Amino acid sequence: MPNYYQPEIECASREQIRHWQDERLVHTVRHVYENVEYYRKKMQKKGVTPDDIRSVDDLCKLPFLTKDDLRDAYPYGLLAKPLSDCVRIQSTSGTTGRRVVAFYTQHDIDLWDECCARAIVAAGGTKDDVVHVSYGYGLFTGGPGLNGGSHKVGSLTLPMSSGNTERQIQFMCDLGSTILCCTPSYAAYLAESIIERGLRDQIKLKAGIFGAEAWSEEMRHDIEEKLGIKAYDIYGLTEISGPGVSFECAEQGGMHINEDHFIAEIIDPNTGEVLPDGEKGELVFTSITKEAFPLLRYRTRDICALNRTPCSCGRTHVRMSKPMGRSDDMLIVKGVNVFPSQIETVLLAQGYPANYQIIVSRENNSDLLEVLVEMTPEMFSDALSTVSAREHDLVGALKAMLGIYAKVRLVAPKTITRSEGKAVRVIDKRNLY
Ligand code: DLL
Repeated sequence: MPNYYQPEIECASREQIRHWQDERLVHTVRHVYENVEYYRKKMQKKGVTPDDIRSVDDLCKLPFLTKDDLRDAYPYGLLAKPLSDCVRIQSTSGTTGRRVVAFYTQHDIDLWDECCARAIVAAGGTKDDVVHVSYGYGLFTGGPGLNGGSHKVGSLTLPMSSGNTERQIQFMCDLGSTILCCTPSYAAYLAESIIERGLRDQIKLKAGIFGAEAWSEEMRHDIEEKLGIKAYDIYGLTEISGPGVSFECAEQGGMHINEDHFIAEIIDPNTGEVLPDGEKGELVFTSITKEAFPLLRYRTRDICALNRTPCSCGRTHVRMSKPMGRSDDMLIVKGVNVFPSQIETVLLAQGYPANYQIIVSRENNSDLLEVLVEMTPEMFSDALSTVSAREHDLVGALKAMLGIYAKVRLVAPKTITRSEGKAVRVIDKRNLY
């Protein structure tokens, strides 16, 4: 029996959804045009005014918005409400220069929580469940989003945050957690740790809601089998609110996008041309109910496809495939957004040549980031102890830039293979997509 949190919305007719989208888009465009100078200028540059936008059919007239716009406008440039109406910020995991800050009014938080509540109920959650939230709390949206959703459902919420595996497992056993929310890699690690401790019989988990990073069907089966649960995918991004932009139902055949709040388009990442349903391209979102930080045609850089065929769960909202890659070079390592250019910046600042390689692998279900860096001939002639000290310094500098540990290996000059075309800077051995 399918479970819905808001059946009248989740199973609304396509006509009704289209009606909401038309009405809300017109309102949002006017709202940003009147309140955000950055948008007004961008629209004026493209020769569009709010009067040109009468329905979703006119969406393609609006300019795209990218992460660079968000950085240009940092911190308040895209704020569409007075700061005194905002009650929260969240931020992406990037570092200083790359940070994106999103603002929320109480109304924005309520709607975001509802989106997460839909995901929890779709995974079988009710007020009788114990929802164990092991996503990070703080600036990251994972913890706060699923926490808010669980409150809306009325479940007992365990705000565990990430880490401290021992304590996670203890609470899981003692309090009878039934739904686990965390990244899929942490779920896999928890599963192994539970089995290693012989506690598999003592846990009562029935479902997991896993997202924030790419994970394969093989990984899903592995986690499902080890924990004896059904594993549901959930997708979202800070800029558009956080988790719950889309979520999987029991059919596990793609994630339903909450179309009463977000309009999805798929574009060719090179030309910006809108592609027909079913074709693979870059996912673009327009948020149509947000007050403080509404984004029009935001390019997510996630590559995926949309599926509008009816889903047997009864939900009528379009489904997106799992992301199949990115149209930029961003890596997600241990849930943190990492750009190769950040690593390069650190290396150059420390006097290294721009010959380096970034290797990402997964060991024991945990991501490992390794940076191979060529030394200059002068550095190479230094004593071994000096080389070790240099490695140590680089680890510190990279940690300060990225926020996560990267293993550093200094290698002899000219040992990193030179490429004849584009340099192959990143080797991702994780087979994520
Ligand atoms: O990862 C929000 C989130 C938290 C989603 C908890 C799901 C669960 P950001 O840190 O801004 O936000 O990272 C957003 O993560 O553009 C995708 O590239 C990737 N991503 C998010 N969910 C998935 C998923 C959160 N289910 C970026 N599968 C997005 C694959 C995902 N990639």
